[in-house]
Amino acid sequence: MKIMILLAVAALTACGNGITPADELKARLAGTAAEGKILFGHQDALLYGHSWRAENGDALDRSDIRDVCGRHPAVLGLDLGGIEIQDAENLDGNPFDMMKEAAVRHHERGGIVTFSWHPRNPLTGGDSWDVSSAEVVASVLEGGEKHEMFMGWLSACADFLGSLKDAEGNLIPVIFRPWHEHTGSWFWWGRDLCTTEQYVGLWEMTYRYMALERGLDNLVWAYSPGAGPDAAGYMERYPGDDVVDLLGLDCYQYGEAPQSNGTYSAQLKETLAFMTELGKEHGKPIALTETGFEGIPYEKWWTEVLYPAVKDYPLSYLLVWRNAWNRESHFYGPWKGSLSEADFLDFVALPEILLLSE
Ligand code: BMA
Repeated sequence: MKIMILLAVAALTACGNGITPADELKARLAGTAAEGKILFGHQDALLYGHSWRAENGDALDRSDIRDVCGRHPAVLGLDLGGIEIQDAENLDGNPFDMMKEAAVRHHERGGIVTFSWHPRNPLTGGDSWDVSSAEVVASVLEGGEKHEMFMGWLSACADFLGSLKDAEGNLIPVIFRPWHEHTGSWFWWGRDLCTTEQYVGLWEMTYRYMALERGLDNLVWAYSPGAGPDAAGYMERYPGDDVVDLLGLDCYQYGEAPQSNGTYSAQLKETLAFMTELGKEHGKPIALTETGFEGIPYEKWWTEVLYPAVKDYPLSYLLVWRNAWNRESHFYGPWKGSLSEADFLDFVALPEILLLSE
């Protein structure tokens, strides 16, 4: 008996030692979904909102969501675009040092941080949306003319992600969501711009470098196709269970309201239904990694459109896109005085929807 207890303690200790920050976050995401809860997220929430912007030195305790309901979103989305060329600010004007501070504070307040990445086009010098050449992915893979330069880009990105540490000096776990919406063809890594083999090669090279060579054990790797494809299309360029931790989806509502409500919700339900099955099959949590309706022109969008479309699926989180501080109608979350504010309060009062406690 004594030996068995000793063995059990040894096994637990060994296991305890092997648990990475990423493992903890993965378990939290899976646990949230298993409890039937959905963490609510907002892109750039602590950096700015509709018509305001945080300044250097601020406590980063304001968000449009908190202005509206008194609590911050549970998930903070941030974008790394610009880190590859070591810019001081990302593509939307957020200083990287402020983003780092926001990420750490959000983590310390009990929240989850997710990073997307809209890097520049390594071949043409344009941005992520420059699809003028179908040679870009090929050029960064091993043997390609931009390979070495691109490895420098990955290195700069890894430096930043590896600098996200709490007060004790421990790496904070974050969701890393590179090469997203690749089922469409609006980014240089999109479907018509490379072959399946090249896309998977790009993913594997990124994973190998960051997770294995650089040893970043704080990254939860999210795969997030855009909406549109069926299950086969969704999985067409899936890089594999060993290099993906979370199955995501980017799905937006476009058009007039209320006419487009049904199209959006049907597409969402159809996709989340097969993602639920894929999640079970592959043992991965699922998430709605980007969503929203620009300008939220429908007063009851939260409770009448979004919630009914997601409530039957085990989403670990959903994230709405940013509320630009300098563009009147480029917002996807509510702000004080916006049309859907009251409905958002009803939405977050639902027991399934999780925010931070303050
Ligand atoms: C898009 C828009 C752009 C922004 C980009 C990356 O959807 O919000 O203004 O630059 O995301 O954040």
